[in-house]
Amino acid sequence: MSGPRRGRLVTIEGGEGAGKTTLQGGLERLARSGGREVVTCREPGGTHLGERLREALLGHDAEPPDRVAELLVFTAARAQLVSEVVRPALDRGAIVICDRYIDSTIAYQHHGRGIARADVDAANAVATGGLLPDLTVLLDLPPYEGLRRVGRVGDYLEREPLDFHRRVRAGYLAEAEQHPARWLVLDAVQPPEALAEAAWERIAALPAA
Ligand code: T5A
Repeated sequence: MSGPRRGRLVTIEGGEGAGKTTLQGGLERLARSGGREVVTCREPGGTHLGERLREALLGHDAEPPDRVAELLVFTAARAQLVSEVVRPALDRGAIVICDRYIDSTIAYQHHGRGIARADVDAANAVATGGLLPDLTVLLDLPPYEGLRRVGRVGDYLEREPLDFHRRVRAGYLAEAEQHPARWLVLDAVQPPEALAEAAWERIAALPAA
């Protein structure tokens, strides 16, 4: 279960090419200028095991996996990241900014793939020990625009039909609507600087640890 912590966990979510990595960089600069320890990470990845799992799943020669295997690989990488990186950083009082987290699994594996919500929630809970973000920033963008930004023939997920990406987007928006206290939804067509400032305003307003 989630215990008391001194730091803050901020996650960034959205579809392909929505600008998550760019926003993470902007937030990192803003947080560091305020003198806080900042730890950034990405999913899947962020640990030796996680990066190997990422390569196995999303490497260019990787075949689309069974959907349950896909769920379990994403959450296995998450378990390693939480225990090795995220919890220790939160215990030190750092701001952890993670590019994708539990809500990617809810959006892609539940809303996108159709895996039962209870199974996705169970896998997320086991992987994280119930550790929820303090704030989740959703970069909302029409899928065709995000895929155009990415501009590459990418991994098997990027090659999913547009309908899949539309379900992912709708799923994210539904999650955000249900839990407005944890979510900040930003229109990702805005310039990167405006997005970073809007997200930073919410992070700075999080209750003190
Ligand atoms: N996945 C992941 C699951 O299915 N379940 C899970 O549980 C998890 C954790 C990860 C894949 O795995 C899936 C989801 C994904 O399909 P990934 O390679 O990490 O794959 O892919 P993305 O997370 O989509 O990362 P990308 O790098 O493709 O996109 P970003 O990070 O959203 O976008 P970014 O910042 O790299 O920007 C893309 C381009 O747009 C420009 C940038 O300069 C860049 O060229 N850009 C902007 N242009 C205009 N305006 C802005 N505001 C812009 N911001 C960035």
